[in-house]
Amino acid sequence: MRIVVTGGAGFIGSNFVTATVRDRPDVEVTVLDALTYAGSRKSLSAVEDRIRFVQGDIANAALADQLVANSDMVVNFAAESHNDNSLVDPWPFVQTNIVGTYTLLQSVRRHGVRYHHVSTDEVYGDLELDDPKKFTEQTPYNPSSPYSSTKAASDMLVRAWIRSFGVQATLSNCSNNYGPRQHIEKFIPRQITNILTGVRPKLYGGGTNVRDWIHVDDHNAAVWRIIESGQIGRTYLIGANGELDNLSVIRIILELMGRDPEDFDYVADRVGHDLRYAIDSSSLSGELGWYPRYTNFREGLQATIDWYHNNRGWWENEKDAVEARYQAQGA
Ligand code: NAD
Ligand code: TDX
Repeated sequence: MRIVVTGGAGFIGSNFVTATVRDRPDVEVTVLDALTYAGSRKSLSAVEDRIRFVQGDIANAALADQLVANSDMVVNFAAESHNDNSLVDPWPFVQTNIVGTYTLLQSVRRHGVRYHHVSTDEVYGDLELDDPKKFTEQTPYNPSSPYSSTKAASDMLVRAWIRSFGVQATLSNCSNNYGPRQHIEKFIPRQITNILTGVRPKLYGGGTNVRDWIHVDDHNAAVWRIIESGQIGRTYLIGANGELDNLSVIRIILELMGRDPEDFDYVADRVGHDLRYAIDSSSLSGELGWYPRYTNFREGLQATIDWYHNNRGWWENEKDAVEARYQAQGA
């Protein structure tokens, strides 16, 4: 199988490419990535001699078309992915998440190539903290932020291209990922690298917001399961029953790193901050037999802390600039 992995130099994409090269010698991988601030060739260094890397934009129709024409499958991880950035400047989100997805869809349509769309549970909006409900494939879309609304729009394009043009596609909507090579602007790596550089961790608002954590390798194993056995036209929800409030997560990180669990700062809350995400992934488990392997969050988190500790060269140069941007926002 010849597969084009867009956004393959980002967090989830680079873990997907690394696992694919390791486990599936019959798969030929081409990465298409624009190398925005969030992408890095360093994230692919372990596999660079086993893949083809093309630097470029998914919204570049000629380039996308050329790569898609010579492939059997496109998995689209490319996106602008950070909510806080989308509140400062939404335009790159519209361009990459919507126009970029449109461009890929036109290419796979033209060449009859199979497509998998990687998306987020944030398209469903948020749940009340005390609501026993979780998101299912039937939950109505109700995105809150510029980021999640552009992801919702991209999902809608995929669904329309399936129905109107017979595009052979599947979609997945996953909860919050953690693991190695996540950009240090995101919650968990920001706090780990704060502690490693002597900065106090920063908690938005009261820290009661709940996220449903899943290890990135579990997400990617589910994506492969859907590629191989998913039903064309279907959406699958991916989650690992990992609900935790942010206050608990920050305290666990401090404790695992040998610090006082109260040694953090409360900072300004995110505008429009979604309260709670929770995924019901029973259809993925029931129909495709996928189950998460990382069921112990503290163990997965400890391995992630170790990764940031042992790979300072991957993130150190960017740390001051990321914190300066947050400081300007009061966060
Ligand atoms: P990331 O920001 O770490 O990586 C995104 C990658 O896409 C980067 O390598 C970047 O250079 C590349 N990219 C951005 N714009 C591009 C463009 N126009 N053309 C080509 N490449 C471009 O993001 P991530 O956390 O790895 O997320 C990957 C996907 O998974 C996204 O679609 C995101 O919405 C989705 N997702 C993420 C999470 C999460 O917790 N991180 C959860 C569910 C779904
Ligand atoms: O410093 C921080 N302090 C803090 O309390 C940061 C950066 C975040 N937070 C809070 C906000 C959220 O409630 O932590 C939670 C997680 O924040 P993010 O890591 O920014 O993730 P989130 O906004 O939940 O979105 C993530 O999961 C879904 C990914 O970034 C998205 O790409 C994905 O779609």
